[in-house]
Amino acid sequence: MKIRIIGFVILPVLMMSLSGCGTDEKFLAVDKKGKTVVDRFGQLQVNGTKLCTEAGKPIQLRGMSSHGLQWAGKYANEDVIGWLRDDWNIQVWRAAMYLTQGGYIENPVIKEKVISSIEAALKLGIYVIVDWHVLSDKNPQVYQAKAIEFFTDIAQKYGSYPNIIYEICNEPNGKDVTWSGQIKPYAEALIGAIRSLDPDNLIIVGTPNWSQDVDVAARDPIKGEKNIMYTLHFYAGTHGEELRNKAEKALNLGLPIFVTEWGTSEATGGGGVYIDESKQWLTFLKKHQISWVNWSVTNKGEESGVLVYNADREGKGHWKETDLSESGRFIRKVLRNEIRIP
Ligand code: DCB
Repeated sequence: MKIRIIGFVILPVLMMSLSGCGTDEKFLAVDKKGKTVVDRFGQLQVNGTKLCTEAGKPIQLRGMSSHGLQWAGKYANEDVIGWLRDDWNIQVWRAAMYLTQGGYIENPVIKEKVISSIEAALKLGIYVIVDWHVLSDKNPQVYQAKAIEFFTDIAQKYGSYPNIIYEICNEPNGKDVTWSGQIKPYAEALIGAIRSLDPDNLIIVGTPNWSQDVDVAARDPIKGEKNIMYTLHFYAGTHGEELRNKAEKALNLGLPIFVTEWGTSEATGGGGVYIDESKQWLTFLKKHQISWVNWSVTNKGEESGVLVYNADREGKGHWKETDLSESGRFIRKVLRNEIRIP
């Protein structure tokens, strides 16, 4: 009797979970019938705190971010993004366009890397986050006019495609850069400009303190607009329980959250790989169905990067196990549903 139970019940279940047959189809970039994630989910919408498909089903999207496109723009092409879709099972790609440090303000041709990201995502049927990567420039209002000009152009060209997600300010930071004083007014101006051209694609708003103070935004959210989400960013080696509590507070107040960037490392992008801490975060994100994008596709040799130093210098994809860093091997397995996140 005992042997029978093992044979007929436990073994098939075990085999199914190993071969991935048990994997929920909603986590696949391309399903068994060959339908892409955008084919299946269509026009995204926000209901309460949840990101939902066009049909109204709550989902959790997962994917990868580029590193700063001024340095790692060689990966913003169909070969690499296609490899990430087919081998890593990404459903979303984020094009991180810095403003300073050699970014768009100083070097506007960087925009071409955003365009090539979008074009690849359209062909591949995945979602693409267009990230206006506010960072060392701190206050998003500094380049507000440029931001409006940039997103107006993107919305005009691509706003009719459901693939597009606008991220209007990566990480506002600095003591004098507050939600009500700078970030919210900036966001309202950007939302106004984008919505006059694109009535429905997702717009994601950064939050104070490097996109950690989601609770502050939750007490004073943007009113009268649909399909708005708010960014939470974390680095597993630096941020833990305290930041998760903040996120939970924001969710309880009804704030829809999208983690457009997180790393397995410390907040510097280096300093080690924190696998256990990353798993705790992934469990939290799964429980709340919070979509996430991992930082980042780079070969510069920092621990958060998914490639080892100097791997794939031309941006061709088709990475071998030896091209991947410790973080890269871990994130790939998570995305491929080969590591069980409880
Ligand atoms: C964020 C930024 C992102 C940054 C990563 C890791 O910054 F959105 O651009 O990426 O998190 O720090 C890093 C790259 C490095 C690069 C550096 C400067 O990985 O290769 O040299 O940007 O461009 C954060 C996040 C959190 C905090 C601070 C920063 N924090 N920050 O909690 O204090 O100062 O960049």
